[in-house]
Amino acid sequence: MLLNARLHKQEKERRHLEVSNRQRITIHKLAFEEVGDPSVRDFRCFLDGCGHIFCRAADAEAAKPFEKPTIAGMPALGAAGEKGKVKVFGMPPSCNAIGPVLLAMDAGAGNLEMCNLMEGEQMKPEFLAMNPFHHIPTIKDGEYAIAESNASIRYLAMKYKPEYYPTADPQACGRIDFAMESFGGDVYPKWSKVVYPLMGFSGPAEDPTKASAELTEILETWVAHFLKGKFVNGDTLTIADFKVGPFLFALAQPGIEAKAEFKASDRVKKYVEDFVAASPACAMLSEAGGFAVKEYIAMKAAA
Ligand SMILES: N[C@@H](CCC(=O)N[C@@H](CS)C(=O)NCC(=O)O)C(=O)O
Repeated sequence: MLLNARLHKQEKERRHLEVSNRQRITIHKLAFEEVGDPSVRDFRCFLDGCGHIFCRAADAEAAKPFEKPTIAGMPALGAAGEKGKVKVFGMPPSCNAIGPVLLAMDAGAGNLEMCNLMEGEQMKPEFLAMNPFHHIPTIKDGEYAIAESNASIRYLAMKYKPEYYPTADPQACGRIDFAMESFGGDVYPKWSKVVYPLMGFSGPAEDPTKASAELTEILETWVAHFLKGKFVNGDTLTIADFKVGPFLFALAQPGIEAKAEFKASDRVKKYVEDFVAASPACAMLSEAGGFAVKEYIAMKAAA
């Protein structure tokens, strides 16, 4: 792995590596823990949505460390809400992670606990003890820890905001689950090929024009089926909005149209506007000390 890592640095290019969990830990160790070897410490490791790891030489300037910003009307990010003790381990630019963070904030149940993937924090033993699959989001409520965005969102709602997932109405929950699961299974793989290359979380798509056309087609199908009201499945917020809202928010960013060849439809843009207006927590999609989805895409699009 060391040889591979050095090769990447010399070539100054990204390359995908299919690696086992053990190798991931090794590469993170090489990249971040070998004190006194700057050629290794200068690497950044990235993982894409499919769990592939790739490395590239660090940019000349080290990334600014994440600082928890304060958003008007919200508790400082990372601070517990009134009810809240839930820690949602994630990073603001991760659309998988930020949905549960927004829901925890909206419900006053808890807040973001930064888990910086660029620094390999998801590979630390204390994180792996919560989630051996080393993904964000991972949530911790007291001694109880679970992961996976959909599972986390359901748990948070059932415990802290039951009106967003009304378990007394199985048909409503079925529709919510259908929207969330089909987004994850059908839309997300196409979304990843358009958005992650720009964000720097995956290598370039083989054919960006095709990737964009495929996302447009599947998203049109999803939108036609689920966005019949103001929000997903109707006119009131549910957990499905916290699941898909961040992904659609990302697609509506000007940098995506300018640099990723994807144009969000007017319906998607209106949905994003309504979702952001519906919960003050959504401010975190726009402001998080340079790490918010909006800030991150704008920064990458300008690079
Ligand atoms: N199916 C998972 C996907 C989560 C995921 O892909 N997380 C990525 C960041 S967006 C991650 O944690 N990558 C780091 C790793 O796998 O080590 C979910 O919905 O929560």
